[in-house]
Amino acid sequence: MAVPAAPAPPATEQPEFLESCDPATGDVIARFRATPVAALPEIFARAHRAQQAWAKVPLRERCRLLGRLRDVLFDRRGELADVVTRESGKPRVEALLTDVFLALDAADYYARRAPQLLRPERVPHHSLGAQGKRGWVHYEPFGVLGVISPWNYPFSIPMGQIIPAVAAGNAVVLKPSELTPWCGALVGEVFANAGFPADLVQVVQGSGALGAAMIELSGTDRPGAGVDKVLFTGSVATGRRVAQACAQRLIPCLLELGGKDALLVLADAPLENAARAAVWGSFMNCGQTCISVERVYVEDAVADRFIARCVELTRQLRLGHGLDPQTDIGPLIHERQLEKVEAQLQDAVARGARILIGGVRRPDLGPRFLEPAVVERVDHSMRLMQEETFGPVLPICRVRDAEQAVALANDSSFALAASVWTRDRRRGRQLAAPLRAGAVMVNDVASYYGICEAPHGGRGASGWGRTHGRLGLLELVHPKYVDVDYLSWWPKAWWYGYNQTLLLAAERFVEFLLAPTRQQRWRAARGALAMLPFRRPGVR
Ligand code: TXE
Repeated sequence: MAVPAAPAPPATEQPEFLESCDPATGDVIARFRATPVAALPEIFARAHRAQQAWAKVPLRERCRLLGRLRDVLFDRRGELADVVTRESGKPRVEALLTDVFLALDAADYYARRAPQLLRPERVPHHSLGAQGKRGWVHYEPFGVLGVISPWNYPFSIPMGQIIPAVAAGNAVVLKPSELTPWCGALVGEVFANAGFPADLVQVVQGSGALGAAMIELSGTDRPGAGVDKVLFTGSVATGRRVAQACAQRLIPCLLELGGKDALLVLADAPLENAARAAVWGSFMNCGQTCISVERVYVEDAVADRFIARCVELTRQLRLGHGLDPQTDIGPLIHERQLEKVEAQLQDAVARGARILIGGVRRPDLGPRFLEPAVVERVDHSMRLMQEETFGPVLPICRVRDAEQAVALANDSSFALAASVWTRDRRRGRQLAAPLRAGAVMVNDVASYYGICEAPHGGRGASGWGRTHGRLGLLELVHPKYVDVDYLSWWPKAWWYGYNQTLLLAAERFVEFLLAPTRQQRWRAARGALAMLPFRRPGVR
């Protein structure tokens, strides 16, 4: 079912200051001066100068600095996790694992593997290679990348894009979410701490208006003036605006726009683990994760037991401040998010859904706490099953069989990730094929995002392009084909000097290479040999 194209609100005006708030208390914990739009041309000019120098630095040296970055991240890991928790509200264990560790691991991975991943690649030739030539694909940096980031993983999302970007020889201008400017500032700081050249990774602070201005400044007719590519992570509505602005300027963009991930529970699933995965996968980071579990389809035969277990597990969860080590679930980031989740729940209930547990505010804990909800009797007429929820809600739908589960899972404009739970691993893998998603996990949820080699990204409303792994790295480079001919003195047979003999030779050549039967190919070869020499160098 298609999600109607919601028009994005216009990017808000750029304020003078950004306030970083603790979402658990609503208290302002830090203030940052916003970057004036008028400062952007100079920032980008510096970024382009830094990039040109950086691209000349040998790849091994770039990777050595990435190793230093890893060490800085390791040394500052506790402090970084604290800031992520205080600014985004997530439990500190999640901040450590899903923000700090992921960035650390990415630095380690690219420091070690980038030389191999970016090595010029020999291209084995299919037919023209017989003409005495060799080819390679070289990977060149894009230039200056504009990274526009969200607030839900305010450290690991930008770091996961910037680390491979600089490994590949790019410079970056990061605009973090206006809701998490502190984490954004720390991204710039750790690169500076590691000794990366000045202006290679710059952070600009501001609202959506600043992100829009970064793109407005750019264009193929203005090389060196703005971004050469945009890496955007955020909502569908804003993604559409970014894509339109980029298209007008012929700038490529990568879009990671969230998901509506389905979890399929088959009758032979390891039920206890499937329920635990559904609850964790749906509620981690208070459900504000692009690859969180947003819909469950469970086979009738095990549905009662599965639902009961999910409710039981949900009842045991503890809400609180993320800095309390006992906290399982923190607050939502913003009142806006809370209202969005409540509206989806109200719509679902009005259409016949039943909330089995949760779904109510907890003002006693703080202004933005919502009890995690398990909802059943859901169907696809409900916003809860169509729109990205980005809140702690686990909607469960009973299905006849696996085929119906797949059909319903695919009935979404989003296509980011999915998971299948079954003891039959082979069947699980087979079911991955018909599922419309960028990643399918069998008997696990979400953890593929932490596998450096695994590409992450979706299709449809989930966006386009990939981050992470080799495919993610290739988004950050221009592939350049380089061809070397070893017969420099030999004029090619297909150059000028066209005549009847050359035409016949060309016909034999095509037949020799591509005629369907061996007999035809031999006949063509004999014909061609009989015509030799059909061309003498330099002679018509
Ligand atoms: O996102 P926005 P918001 C989804 C999730 C959430 C919804 C809204 O469903 O409820 O989006 O979140 C910058 N040109 N995701 O409002 O507006 C903005 O300043 C350029 C999914 O926070 O998309 C911020 O830095 N940039 C998602 C970034 O875009 C603009 C993660 C994202 O903000 C801009 C977060 C413009 N015109 C939310 N307008 C995921 N994929 O995981 C805003 N921005």
